[in-house]
Amino acid sequence: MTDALHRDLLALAQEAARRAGELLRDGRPADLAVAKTKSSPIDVVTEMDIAAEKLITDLISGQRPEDGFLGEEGASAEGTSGVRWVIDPLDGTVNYLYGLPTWAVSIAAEQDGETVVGVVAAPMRGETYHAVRGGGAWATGAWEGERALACRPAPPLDQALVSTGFNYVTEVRTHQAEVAARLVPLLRDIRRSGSAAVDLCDVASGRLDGYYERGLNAWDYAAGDLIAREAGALTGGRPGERPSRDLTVAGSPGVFEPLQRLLEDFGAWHD
Ligand code: 2AM
Ligand code: CA
Repeated sequence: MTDALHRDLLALAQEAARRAGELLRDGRPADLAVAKTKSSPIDVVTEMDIAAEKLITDLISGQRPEDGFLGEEGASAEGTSGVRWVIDPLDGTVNYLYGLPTWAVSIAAEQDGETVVGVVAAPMRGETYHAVRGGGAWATGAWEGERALACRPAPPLDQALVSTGFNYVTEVRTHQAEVAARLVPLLRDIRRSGSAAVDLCDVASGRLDGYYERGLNAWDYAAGDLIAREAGALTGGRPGERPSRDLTVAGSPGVFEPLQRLLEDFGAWHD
């Protein structure tokens, strides 16, 4: 029963992510970053963001009217079925604005508060990642069928490639830069993709050894967190805690633990 429900939720999330991804990809004006459109470029992005969230919530609530919602663009409903959808219609907004390819649609389904399904569609990569709790993590792309995802075997921390992100708030970003400056000499290198959802899927895919960021909301990491865990990665927040707004950390076992410890020592969760 649960398996069948999770399969249904996955199929619905995949359909919603595919359609929203196409809307965002095909609806983005080619001159978005430079041209003076009738409204400002930011307004155009916001309009696209809202339209994508509406597409997703309309599709889902049409089929599952009892479910709850939490969405970055304001979707919020309690629901009565025990299922709640956690949605970021456009993660990596600044990349989308500039025409950089790293942006994604992120859709997670929670059952009684636990994430059971996660889908992250990255249309400009031509890849979509998904996981069902207990069922492994998978990707589809320019190849036949589904490919199983597995995080990378851990290198020593000084050989680890770790991604992070910086907040929109200047004071927070400044502190994050100080933490990153202390980490850089202890790692292979740092990456900054601009999409938390994609970073978590890159940990799942073995394209990164680790990832951390402060200031995320549940919709940024809900789907990617499940995908990373189902690919064998460890995820958390501050030591002993789950991912949160304070801190989200993910990594291969062997990278996650020392990274989380360093972030605690460096006070990465606050100024
Ligand atoms: P967004 O593109 O949907 O805004 C970039 O570092 C990542 O962090 C993106 O996933 C971005 O989501 C998110 N992010 C950056 N600053 C944020 C903030 N102040 N609040 C919430 N999410 C933020
Ligand atoms: Ca986001």
